[in-house]
Amino acid sequence: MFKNKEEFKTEFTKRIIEGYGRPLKEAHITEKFMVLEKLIRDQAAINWALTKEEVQDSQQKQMTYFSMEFLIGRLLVNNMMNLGVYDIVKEGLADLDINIHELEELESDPGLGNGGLGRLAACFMDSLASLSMPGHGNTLRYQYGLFKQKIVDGYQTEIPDQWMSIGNMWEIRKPKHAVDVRFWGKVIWDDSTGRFKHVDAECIRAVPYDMPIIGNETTVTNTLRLWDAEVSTNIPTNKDFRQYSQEVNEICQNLYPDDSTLAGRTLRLKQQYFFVSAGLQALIKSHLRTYKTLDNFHEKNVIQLNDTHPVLAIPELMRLLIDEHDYDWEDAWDIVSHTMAYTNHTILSEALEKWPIDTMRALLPRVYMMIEEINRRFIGYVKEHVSNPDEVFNHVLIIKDGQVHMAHLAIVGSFSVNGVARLHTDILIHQEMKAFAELYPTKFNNKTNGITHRRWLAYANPQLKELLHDTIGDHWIKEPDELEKLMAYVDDPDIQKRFMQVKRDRKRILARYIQKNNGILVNVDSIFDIQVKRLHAYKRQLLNVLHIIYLYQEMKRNPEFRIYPRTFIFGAKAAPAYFFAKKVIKLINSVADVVNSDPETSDYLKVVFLENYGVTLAEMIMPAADVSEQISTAGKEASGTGNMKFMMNGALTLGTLDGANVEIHERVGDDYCEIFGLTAKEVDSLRQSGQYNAWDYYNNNIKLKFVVDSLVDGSWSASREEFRIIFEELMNYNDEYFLLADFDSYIKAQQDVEKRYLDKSAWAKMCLINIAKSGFFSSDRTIKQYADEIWHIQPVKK
Ligand code: 26Q
Repeated sequence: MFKNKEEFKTEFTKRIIEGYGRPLKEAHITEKFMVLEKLIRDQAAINWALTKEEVQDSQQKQMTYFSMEFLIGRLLVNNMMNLGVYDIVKEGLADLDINIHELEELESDPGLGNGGLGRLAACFMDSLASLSMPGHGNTLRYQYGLFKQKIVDGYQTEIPDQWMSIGNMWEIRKPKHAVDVRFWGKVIWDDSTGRFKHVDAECIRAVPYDMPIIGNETTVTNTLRLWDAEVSTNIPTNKDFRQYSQEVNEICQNLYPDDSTLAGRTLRLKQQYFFVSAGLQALIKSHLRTYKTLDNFHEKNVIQLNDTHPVLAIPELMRLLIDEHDYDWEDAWDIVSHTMAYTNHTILSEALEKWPIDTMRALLPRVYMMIEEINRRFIGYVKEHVSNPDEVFNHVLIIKDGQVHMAHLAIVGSFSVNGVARLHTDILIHQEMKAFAELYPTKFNNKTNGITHRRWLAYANPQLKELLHDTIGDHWIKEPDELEKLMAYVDDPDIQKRFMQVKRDRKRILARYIQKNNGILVNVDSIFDIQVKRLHAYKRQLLNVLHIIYLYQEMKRNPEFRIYPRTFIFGAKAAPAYFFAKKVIKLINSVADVVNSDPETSDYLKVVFLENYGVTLAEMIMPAADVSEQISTAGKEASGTGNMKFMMNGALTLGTLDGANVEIHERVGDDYCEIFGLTAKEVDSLRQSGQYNAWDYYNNNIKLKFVVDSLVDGSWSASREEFRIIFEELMNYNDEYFLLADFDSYIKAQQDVEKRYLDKSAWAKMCLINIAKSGFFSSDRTIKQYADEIWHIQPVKK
């Protein structure tokens, strides 16, 4: 391949001619882009093949991350950087009169996930490869990712995300590794073989597409495998062909948006089984090639289940071992329950997956039998281990009230159950999953989330990277804990100034984007106060809006009331069927319209809603924030990872003691973050007491009353009905997420933020301390903990 600029230019030019039959100067820009991507992929393929060989030869254990979502973001620049060829390519292209940035912008951002859980999977892939660990991903090849968001008249509308419209150069189709996955049909007893047989099934062909995961400064290259559905050669004879091909096509068509509603989602169950069964079959085949037996499957493989979405892996591996590889129940169970590890990402009960028995039994008759047997034996286990089984059953049964409880199946079938931040794990152990934690005290453990500092600092914020280079060098890229060395500079006035300049540069980049996309002129010297994340009631974007309304009303009422200029920036997608969340988006945009165009306030207050928040936008937003809004109701946000990205780029966390905010606070201390609001314990007792009454807060706080009344008095919309449901949610449904209880405390925290910002030197110091302390939140640390404490995998020997 190419080793220097000249070789690159020769190879690139040659490929354009070979691929498109015309000289470089006549090639279209998309052709140049595709040739470059493919060239980089081929460059990676050498190491890719070597890694596979090394892992096989050394017979070491491997981890496979089963996840319905991988929000990988753009790969071209990231991969070139990890391969250490970015500068060669950039200069080579420049010689050929091609601006690399124009090619970069052509790459689509595959939206193969909803939010935090999907992005976490992608960060983990980056850290695994960069730590030279054998860890792969297993998922679906969605034709359309999460919808693209357009704001029309202030309302969210959705359009399909055609991420593959010019193809995906990173993937390689592997038809020889295709397997069949079987749905529907029935299970009969076959006397001749003495075993159960799944008959009249509908076979669907699962074809893998592999993408290389290229580590940083390592030759280790792992695999992200995406399964696509195709027509099987075992065509069912009793089925209408048109209906069959439609069933095939729809499996990988769409990613489900996180709407936490259960209605009519058999297709999602199909998706789950499809990629889980295919992934397991492929793992088994590959294992057998090397070891000729499955007895040691769990010694060479570990599977991490990303939430309950892939939990069918447990009964499916039982089925494969028993029905197709002749294992008896006990031996199969021993293998399965030593292979599977489960990560929980939520305690919101409405988000815990449950499937109606009838749906499951019809679609997956043999798998359902496995679940029934797992449940039956588990009941026996409970009876043996507790004195009050009937009481315990209430909290732990896998099959209950006509439904299969996937989280319960996950816990019973896994050797490890982890939460994603310390507070979250504590709540799992002591409240949500208490009965299980008592049954299996050693299974539960915490792995606080992390983010890859390579993408979220080195790649997204080259200006800050340069500052770090000039102060603490570059070793933090390998060892993120070394960011701590920045502590030696936090009082240095020159470095403080330089940091503020970096921040200003980044704010200017975002401001330009806002000007272009929203037509809003924002003041780069105002405080950039940012909340970007999925729109959910518990994340309380509404509390942020109530504060903005409060500021606006105060300014209008009292000419003496002045604030330091602020720009409030939001980015959030709402699930298409989540009516309340969509109304909050409309409210943000309506408030923005009024506030931004009011000459009395517009020098002080700007509100911006950025359309279509996703990985690529986040890369521009994170470096530009002064204030990071992490204001969920305490106890509700499992971890959060945006909070870590902001911190690493030098923003002040304004947050509740929720999720990983607790651990951010612990690391920087009270002086360098802004904590407010009820604690998880206080929220709990307030709810338990039954004493919480939203009207008390409303009646006892005249300013709050004005703010809430404005939702229905025509302040933000000609129609007083427009935001009625938000008012109702707060007042007549008694404010489920305690916004009113935290309102005062939030206002006061915001006043503190402003006070801090007035002292520029103290502010800069605070931001630098946040960066210095952010190394802990690198996913390298998280992955090392998973590797040591759960997976027991080692770096690939080279
Ligand atoms: C469920 C049923 C039907 C359709 C969709 C879903 C679904 C899809 C996605 C349910 C949940 C999700 C995603 C959840 C998620 O992103 N959780 C976040 O995970 C992060 C990584 O651990 C945490 O930091 C966040 O706190 C948590 O909210």
